[in-house]
Order: sequence, then structure tokens, then C-alpha cells
Amino acid sequence: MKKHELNGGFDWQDRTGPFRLLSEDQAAQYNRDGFVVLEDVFDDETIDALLTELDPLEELGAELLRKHFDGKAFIARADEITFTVHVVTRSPLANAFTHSKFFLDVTHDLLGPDVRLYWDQLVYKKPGNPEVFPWHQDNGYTFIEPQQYLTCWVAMSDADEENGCPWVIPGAHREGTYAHHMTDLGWECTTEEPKQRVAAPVRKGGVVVFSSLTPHLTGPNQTAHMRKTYIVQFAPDGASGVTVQNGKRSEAPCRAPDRQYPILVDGKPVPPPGVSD
Ligand SMILES: O=C(O)CCC(=O)C(=O)O
Repeated sequence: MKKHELNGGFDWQDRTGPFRLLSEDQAAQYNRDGFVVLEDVFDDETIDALLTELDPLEELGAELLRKHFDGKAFIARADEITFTVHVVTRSPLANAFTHSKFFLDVTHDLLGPDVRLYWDQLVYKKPGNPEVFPWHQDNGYTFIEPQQYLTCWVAMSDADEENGCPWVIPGAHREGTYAHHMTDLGWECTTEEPKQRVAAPVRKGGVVVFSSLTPHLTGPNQTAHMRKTYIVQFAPDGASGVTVQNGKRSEAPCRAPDRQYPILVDGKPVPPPGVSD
């Protein structure tokens, strides 16, 4: 895979302890393979309460796509795969969820003491969708510096090889961001079958934790049921989006107040709005 034009002199930094949440083995797997699957993180009650609030937002978005965009906009296709972004701005429950102890601890372990929410989106893969979501790194969508941020792929339903769980190319995160090209299905960093790929099935309430630099895809959904995930991404405070236009480099800090808020400052939790510490 070819490197991204902005990826010069990247040096992967292994995360070292002491850890608040991860075991030494889990941290070693993250450093080596670029991902770790953590099962039974959230209970059914928590996930079901979120779904009650978030499913209507997804349905609204899919309906808008059908009504005004012939069912398709950018990489979303109403009856195959939808991306419902920034739900923290519309759902107090989702906002509070991003401040859960799990996220505070896992981001402390894998990013450091000062952390902001970077992005959140629901991704629903609809029954019978025959397409993969192609190999990509999350940092291939928008180039962020530092390149190492964190994706938590929260399973809102069981995800396996039949219905479109993530697959990763282990170890490939250590080279930094690769060049991506656009396809009808999304940005892609390789069209070749990698030497090794590993499936990351996960049960409802579990989380696939991976680096923004871990190349991953999700498979087709060959079942009659919707596969649902809530993707919650965190970046170290001070991260910026980088673009180059006509040879001029610009940086935009990831600090949108309504959706890129701090969750950890100096290792201490920042409570969600309306909750005092
Ligand atoms: O969950 C999916 O099916 C694909 C989503 C994904 O990989 C992403 O949004 O980066």
C-alpha cells in the first residue's frame, strides 16, 4: 500500500501502562495488531435505551434519502447502508453515553490524559446488502494530526461474518496513513487481497477498539436482519484536520463545541451537559 502524501516521517508510538481498563495482553494486541475486541462492555438495557432514542433518527435520515436524493447520497444508500452522523447533538442519551466510564478509561489507556470526542455516527447495514464497505483507514477520510486517534465500534446488534462484522489487516497501522482512492462504496486504500486478514466478530454490547490507522472493512449482510453499530471516535485534545489546496497547507482544530467536546482533562472526567461533578 502506498503512503498518503501527508504521511511523512510517521512513527507509531506503542501505548504503555499503567492502564485503567486494558490488561497488558489487550494493550499488547492493540500495539501489535491495531485492534482489540472487548466483549460485554455495555448491557442490553443500555444498548436498548440508546436504540429507542437513535433508531428514529436513522429512519428519518433514510426516509430523507429516499424522498429527496433518490435513495443515495455520498456513500449512504437508504436500503443498503446508512450513516447517521453527530447524533450526540440530537440525543442527550448518546451524549451522556460518550462520557461512559468505559470510554474515559479506554481513551486514557490508548490516547492519554486529554481527550475529546472527534466523531460519532450510527452505521446500519441493511438486510441482504451484498456489498462490502471497502478497506480503509478512518484517517483516510479526513486526515487528522496526530494521525493516531481511536475508533470504538460499538455493536448495537450481534455482528459476525454473516451480517457484516469488521475485518482488519493486522499490523498495517504501524506505517501511518496510506493513500486512498474514492469508489462508489467509499474511500479505499487497497484493492488487493491482503496477506492476512482477521475477522472481528462481536456480540451486542461489545466493542471493537481500533486505531484510526488500522485498515478495516465490513462484509456483506447476508442475513434478514439489520446489523447496527454506533461508531464513537476520540482524539487527543489539540488534534486538527489537515488539508492541502494549491500547495497551501491548512489546519482546522477538532473543537466543534457541540460535538467535539472534551471527555477527559488531565486524566479527569468531564461530565456530560446538565450533570455536575
Ligand atoms: O460499520 C460499517 O459497516 C462500516 C463503517 C466503517 O468502517 C466506518 O464508518 O469507518
